[in-house]
Amino acid sequence: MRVADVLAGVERGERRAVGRAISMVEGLGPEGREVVGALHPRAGRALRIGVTGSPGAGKSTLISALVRHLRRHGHTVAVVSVDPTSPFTRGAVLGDRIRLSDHFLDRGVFIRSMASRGHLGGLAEATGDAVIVLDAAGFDVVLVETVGAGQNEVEVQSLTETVVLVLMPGSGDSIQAIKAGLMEIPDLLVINKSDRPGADLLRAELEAALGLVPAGPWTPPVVMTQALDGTGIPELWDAVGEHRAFLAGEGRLAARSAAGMDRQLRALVLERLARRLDEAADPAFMGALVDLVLARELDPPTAADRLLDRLTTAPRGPGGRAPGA
Ligand SMILES: Nc1nc2c(ncn2[C@@H]2O[C@H](COP(=O)(O)OP(=O)(O)OP(=O)(O)O)[C@@H](O)[C@H]2O)c(=O)[nH]1
Ligand SMILES: [Mg+2]
Repeated sequence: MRVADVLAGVERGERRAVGRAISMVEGLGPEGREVVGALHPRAGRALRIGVTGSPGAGKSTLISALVRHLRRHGHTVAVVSVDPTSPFTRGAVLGDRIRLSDHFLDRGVFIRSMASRGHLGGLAEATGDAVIVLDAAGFDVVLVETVGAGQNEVEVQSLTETVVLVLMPGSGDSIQAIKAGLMEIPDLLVINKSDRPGADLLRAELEAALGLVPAGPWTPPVVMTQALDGTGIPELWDAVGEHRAFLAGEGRLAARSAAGMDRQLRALVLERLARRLDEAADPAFMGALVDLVLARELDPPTAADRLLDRLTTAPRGPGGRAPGA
């Protein structure tokens, strides 16, 4: 499939073309750049929602229930599930596929797991580009699932305007959430698995913790859900709507989008620098550089300067001279 055909297919909302377009942007090559360049001007209409939380909190199950709810109300939905760098999460990805599989025959639903890029990096860029593709393809709602905040290279709050943090009882989640400063990130708090003991206690703890945060114009509501049977999903969707109504006031949505794009651009540059560092820090150069430092011929900050120089200029030997010089 040529890029032109892919773009035409995406415009018509064809799922096969959408899938191809995402594979192209995942490659981070010239084809992907052409796709994003053409589609970015056409994106910007979708409601973008981030769903984050600790592993196993029920994010995928919750998304599946939300998809069902949205389809009943006639909305089309796309889901991007971000598998963090580790190849050990394969099982989780497989799990996501199974849980989300009841939507596979529905043409109004598109689900995609972003593959691990391993040492190649670039997950933030590929994910951001995939959101652009799905938005341009005309999906009403785009949901982005990521594991946890903080240690993740994909900052969901820079890609979406509403972030839902999913917690579950009996996992020390509230203490974790407070410790990690997560209370400042989410717009909505969900206590999933509220059928389990400890849900009311977690709610009380969260509300107490929220009381400690200086009152801003928006206090994240706490919604109780049971994703497996759909309990609380309409209430969750109502809460998303309230947050959107809040953002609609006083230019907040524009400010939020601008802050998100600022973060996103910084993340993209950091990712590229990390990739360049990987290329520049080849074993031969690094071995020689390390030897110089250990032999006390070079101090560590100066060695770091040499490495940094290599990112921006033509490769030089670790001693600072061009190879062969
Ligand atoms: N009891 C109960 N179990 C649930 C509920 N929601 C999800 N689960 C179960 O919790 C487990 C994890 O659910 P997932 O949806 O895969 O969780 P996740 O947060 O997407 O997990 P990762 O993507 O691996 O981080 C599964 O076995 C679900 O069936 C719920 O409301 N109640
Ligand atoms: Mg999941």
